[in-house]
Amino acid sequence: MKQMEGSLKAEGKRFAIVAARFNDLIVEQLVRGAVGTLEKLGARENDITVTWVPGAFEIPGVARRLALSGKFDAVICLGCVIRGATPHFDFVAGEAARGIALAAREAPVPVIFGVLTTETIEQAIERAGTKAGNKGADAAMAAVQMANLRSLLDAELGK
Ligand code: INI
Repeated sequence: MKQMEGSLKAEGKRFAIVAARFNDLIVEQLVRGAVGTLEKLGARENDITVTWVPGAFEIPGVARRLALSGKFDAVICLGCVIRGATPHFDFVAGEAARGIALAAREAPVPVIFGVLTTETIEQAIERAGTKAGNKGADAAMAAVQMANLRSLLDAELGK
């Protein structure tokens, strides 16, 4: 039986992070977790580009552009939408998820969903480096694995 899985080696890979300023205190921690993990896995600081957008709603368009640019091996989307804080939670969270999924399907490189969607600010804090890990770090690991899986698939199936 043949099995394929991307490794957790980030040496020589280039990463774009799209981060939303809304709920900045949380998202800064997600970015910190993502960048720290990429570097721990071997990425060079110069190979990581962080692009800030106003809110999660703006993430997909920018992620798509970065993913189609040919300049990155993976794009990591980071944001935080809190239900308690907005009556249009469903629109913002839904559009962010839908748009990121669309970009991921369209682009040749992986586009990773690292947008927190929580009921409360406490839940967001838990997922941004306190009780429940750091979802930015998790997203970075997924990005590295998926970038390497893409290389394996290219070698196996052709580009
Ligand atoms: N953007 C977020 O990233 N998180 C939120 O919780 C949020 N709330 O609460 O509304 C939010 N809204 C802004 C939105 O993403 C856009 O930036 C704005 O609508 C302009 O298009």
